Amino acid sequence: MIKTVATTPFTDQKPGTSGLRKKVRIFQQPHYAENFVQSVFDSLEGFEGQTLVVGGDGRYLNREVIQIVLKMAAANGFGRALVGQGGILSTPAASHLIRASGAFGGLILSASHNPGGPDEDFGIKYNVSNGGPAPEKVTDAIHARSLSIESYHILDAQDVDVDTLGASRLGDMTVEIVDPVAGYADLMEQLFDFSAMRAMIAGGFTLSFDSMSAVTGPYAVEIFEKRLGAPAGTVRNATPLPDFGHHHPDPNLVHAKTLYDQMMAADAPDFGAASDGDGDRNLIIGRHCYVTPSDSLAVLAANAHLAPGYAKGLKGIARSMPTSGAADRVAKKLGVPLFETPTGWKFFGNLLDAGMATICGEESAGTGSDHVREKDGVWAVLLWLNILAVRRQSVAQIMAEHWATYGRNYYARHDYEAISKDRADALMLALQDQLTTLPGSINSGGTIRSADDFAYTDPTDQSVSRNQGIRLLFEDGSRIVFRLSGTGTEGATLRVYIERYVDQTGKLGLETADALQPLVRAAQEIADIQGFTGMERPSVIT
Ligand code: VG1
Ligand code: CO
Repeated sequence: MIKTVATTPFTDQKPGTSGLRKKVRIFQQPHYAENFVQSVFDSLEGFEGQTLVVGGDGRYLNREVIQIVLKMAAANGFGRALVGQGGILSTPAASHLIRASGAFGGLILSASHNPGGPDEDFGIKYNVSNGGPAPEKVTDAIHARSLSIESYHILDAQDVDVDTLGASRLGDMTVEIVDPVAGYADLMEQLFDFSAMRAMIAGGFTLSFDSMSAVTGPYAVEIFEKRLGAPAGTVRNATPLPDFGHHHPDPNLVHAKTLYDQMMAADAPDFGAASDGDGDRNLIIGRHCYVTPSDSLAVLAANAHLAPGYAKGLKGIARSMPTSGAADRVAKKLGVPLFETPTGWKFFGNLLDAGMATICGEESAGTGSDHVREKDGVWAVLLWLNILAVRRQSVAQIMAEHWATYGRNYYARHDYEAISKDRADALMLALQDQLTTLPGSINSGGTIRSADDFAYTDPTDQSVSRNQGIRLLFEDGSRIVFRLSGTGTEGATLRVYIERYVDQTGKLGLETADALQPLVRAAQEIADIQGFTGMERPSVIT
């Protein structure tokens, strides 16, 4: 029986960089999740009888919200729901499933790299039929609807058993519980040379993968251990846990420190990697050699043709604006276009659909390609392994050769977390006020050539996105970018992105912190970070 339940709007359901993310206790308020899901459905047209993909990263509240979504999808007229067994679907696997099944769209339940558990974060993100995150015009419509919603529709029915494979009925809708891993792993076998990688591993190449007790565990065990023959135990923290074992599932040098320490030790394996809560990020560390995500994007783009799926070459490369310019130099050499988009994967979808870009990446450890419409952690690891199997060099050798060819973009991101929102907004406003006076001025980082607030015009539909971050460009090509995070759930986080380019003839072997020090000081002074936030140093440096 379909129930129509009266409700009143919540005023805080505006999706951020990647879906709606809130504390679990916010989602636990009566009607909260239901309001958002109905706002999504009300913003869509033509899904009657169509397929909806549903799954999440296994975090706390995943199972409860899946039941709500299924009962509401049935009540709203979807014809079929595809659900990952156990409620599990990594974000890239969900994207693939949407595409492979011809689904109308999908709801991905995750707060990605944010911590999980009763006192931590939960999230819901809607993806459209190309498998990618809903573009801004859809998320804006969802938000607008959430502010005027008066009721939602839900089926009064028993919970669906999401642990047993197979089909069942929920009202007039079919629910199919599917293997979350197999189809995705098969896709990887089409893109990469599994026999070359198997031979490399059988020949003694060692690797270590940290799933951080998040969603990639089942994928990584199947692919690295079963299909590629790496020894059992290669994948650590391989069981998805509702609270990620109390860890923060963000694969950076702070939260993946165990892996980092292992990779810097005397007996380090050849290759180390980690992924995040929902499986779309990747951290790459070679033996005694950390690879920044921006450099990783550049190396993958420069060498992608070595993998069968990309043997024909790239149509173009896209990176988010704060990501370093390392990929730009690769694009130039390859003679393909380079697109600079705002932060967040939703801006890559149109370029991928239009065949204008093949590989995309972000400085936040996200890399992906046109095989799906999300960033993809396991994919990035496999492309690295495929390249290593062909080139038969260490990660450190590959990096050294890359910098000797293209020069090096020293790069770091400084995050100032848990600032009050008012202070963060005031800091950004003060920066806005300096945009006209900064060009031509000299500071410890050099002379500023130009300063602007980044705006993006999508080349496929001419839609414009403004206020995407303050950019300071220096005469020597160095760059400082300031923006506020759109994925946090408490206060504000200021991200400061710092980059300095040294060409092939310059010093390529500096410590990143030393190379960037004068620019870091300039950033702190120009934005008066300490004055606005009271913080002398960032909370996290990646
Ligand atoms: C961050 C990253 C951004 C990424 C987004 C989602 O956004 O900077 O590059 O796309 O997280 O990643 P923000 O607005 O906090 O800077 V995930 O893996 O959390 O979906
Ligand atoms: Co993620």
